[in-house]
Amino acid sequence: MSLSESVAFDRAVKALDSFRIEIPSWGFANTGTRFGKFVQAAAASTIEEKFADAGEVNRLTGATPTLALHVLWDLPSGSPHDVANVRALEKRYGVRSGSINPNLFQDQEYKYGSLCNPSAEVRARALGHMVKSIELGQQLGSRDVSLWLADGSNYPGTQSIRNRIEWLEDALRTAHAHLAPEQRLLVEYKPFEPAFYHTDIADWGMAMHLAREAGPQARVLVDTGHHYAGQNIEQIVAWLLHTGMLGGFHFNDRRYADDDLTLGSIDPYQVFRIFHEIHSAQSDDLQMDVAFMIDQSHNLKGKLEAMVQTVATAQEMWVKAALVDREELAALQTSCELVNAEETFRGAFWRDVRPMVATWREKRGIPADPLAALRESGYVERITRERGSRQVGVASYA
Ligand code: LRH
Ligand code: MN
Ligand code: MN
Repeated sequence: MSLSESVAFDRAVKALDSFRIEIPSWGFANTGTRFGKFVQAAAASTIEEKFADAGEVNRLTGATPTLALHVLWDLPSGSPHDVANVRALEKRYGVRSGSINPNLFQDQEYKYGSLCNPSAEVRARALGHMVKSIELGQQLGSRDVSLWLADGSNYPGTQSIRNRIEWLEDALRTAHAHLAPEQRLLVEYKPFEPAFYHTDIADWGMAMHLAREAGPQARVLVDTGHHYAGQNIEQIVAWLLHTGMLGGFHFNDRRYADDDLTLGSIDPYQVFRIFHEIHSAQSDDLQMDVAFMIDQSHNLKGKLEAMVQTVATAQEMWVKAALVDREELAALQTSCELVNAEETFRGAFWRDVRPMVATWREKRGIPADPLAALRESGYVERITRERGSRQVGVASYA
C-alpha cells in the first residue's frame, strides 16, 4: 500500500523544507579529461563568477545555500584579502562558503604523494596546507574541511604501504588538533585514479580508521562515484550511520569509474536506496549530521543547466525515499514478507513525485520548473556574452 496523496504531500513538504545540498565551485569552471578540454564561453573563471552562478542556482532551487571551495582554485593566496573578498561575495550573491577542500594533488612536489610522501619535508609542507585550510575554514565560518588525497603508487613494490599509513595517521592527528570545536574533518576515499596500483585511502574502512585515529571531530565522506563496480553503497552508508561515522556525501553518478556524471542519470534507484538509509536512520532518531554535496564537473553539458538538473533530481529522489511507508516496511521485514516488503519499498521509488515537488516550490515562491526558469531568465545567454568576449580577449594574448 502506498501512502495517501495528502499524507504523501505532507511528508514531501517536510522533506523538502529540510533538504539542502551544497554545490561545488569547480562545477562552474571549465574542466575536461586528460585528453582535452572543451571550453564553454559561459564557464566561470573567477571566484566572483562562481559565486554569481551559485547564487543563480540557489535562487532557482532554494536548496543550495552553500558553495564548496577548493583552496588552490578559489583561495589561491589564502591571504586575508582572499578571505575578505569571499566574504563580500557571500553577501552579494546570497550564498555562503561551504566545505573547504585542501588541494594536495596539483603541486609538482606531490608527484610521490603529499601527506604520504616519503620525504619528510614534503609531508610537512602538505600538512602546512591542511592547517592553512583549517584556518581558512575558521575565517570563513565554514564548518567542514573535506580532505581528498590523490596519494598512492603506480607500481607494486615501489612504496611501503604501511609506512604511508603511519605518516597519514600522524598528519591527520596533527591536523585534527588545529580544528576549532565546531569544525569537522571529512575523510574521502577513492579506490583508484590518479594512482593506479594502490591509493592510500582507498575505501571506507581505511577512511573510517583514519577518521577515528584523527580524533572525535573527524568523519567519513562518501563520494558516490568512488567505488568499485558492483559495490553496495547503501550498505556502506548504513554501516557508517550505525557507527556514527558518516560525515557527508559527494553526489554524482557513474557508469564505469569516477565519471562525475549527473546524479541519477545512470542509476536513480541507487540514490533512492542511499536516501532511504538516511531517512530511516533519521526516523530511528540516530544521531547524525550528514552534509550533502554535489561533486560533478561537466565537460559537455551547460554547467548551470547541469547543476539545476542535479539539484532537482536530488530533491525528487529525497522525496521519493521519504515516501517509503517505513512502519509498514518494518512490519513486513519482521514477518519476512519479501515480495510485499520489496513492493512497499520500490513502490515509493516508482511514484511520480514531480507534481508534489512543483507544488512545494510554488508554495515557497520558487519557480515550479527551475530548468525552464533558468532558460527564461536569459542568465546563461548573458554570461555567455560577457565571459565569452573576455575569454576571446585573453586567448588573443596567449
Ligand atoms: C576526486 C574528487 C575530490 C576532489 C574533487 C574535485 O575525484 O572527487 O572530491 O576534491 O574530485
Ligand atoms: Mn569527491
Ligand atoms: Mn571524484
